[in-house]
Amino acid sequence: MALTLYGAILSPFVRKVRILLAEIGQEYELVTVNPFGQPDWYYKINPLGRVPAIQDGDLTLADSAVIAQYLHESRGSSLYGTTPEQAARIRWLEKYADYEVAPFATFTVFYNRIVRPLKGETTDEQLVKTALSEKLPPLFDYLEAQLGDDDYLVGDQLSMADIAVACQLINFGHGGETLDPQRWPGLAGLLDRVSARPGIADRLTEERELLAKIAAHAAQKQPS
Ligand SMILES: N[C@@H](CCC(=O)N[C@@H](CS)C(=O)NCC(=O)O)C(=O)O
Repeated sequence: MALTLYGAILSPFVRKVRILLAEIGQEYELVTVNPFGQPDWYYKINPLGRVPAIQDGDLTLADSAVIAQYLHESRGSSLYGTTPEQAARIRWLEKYADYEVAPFATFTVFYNRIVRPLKGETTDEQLVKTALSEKLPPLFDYLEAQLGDDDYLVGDQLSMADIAVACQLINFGHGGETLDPQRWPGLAGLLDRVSARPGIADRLTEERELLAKIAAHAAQKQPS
């Protein structure tokens, strides 16, 4: 039975799952669920209302890391390394991206710059400024140090750690910010490397098209 993915394509957590699905060559149907106006039926799939969630036969699951682990275990992938030590480090860095970087890159920068204008709300540039000047730099420094001179965070090959980090950096970029390539050359390279993978590049084009539509729509909502 086909797999169904519920979510919105600009969510970094939905993107994580889409990238994994592309990497393992698993077909799926995407059902768009707006995380800021979920339909009632969606709460039966994810009681928290957040995206992403999946339906695989009788199984429904929420949370990108839980979904990624399930897909890795049920379909097989090379995205969690080759040893228990690598798998543990990958999960740590995935969690770091999802729970430490996301509050600032996605829920502050992206949310204020893209989602709030779309909802007709005023943005809080002070919050964005604090995220950019105080909160994100130490988080990026840590990831840069983890990367060292390597192309990938763990085990010299693409893993969920790279995907989770890149997904946050993509939302940071969607929010109008660019990672300073002088200060974080490794992370900037990682973002380019992940973004260029065949299963991802097309999705990013689709995302940028949606962003352009959102910008046009948000401009109409601004008082003239
Ligand atoms: N830890 C969750 C985070 C999911 C999440 O927060 N998604 C956001 C969209 S980017 C959402 O659904 N927000 C709506 C809400 O919290 O009600 C995951 O990895 O799936």
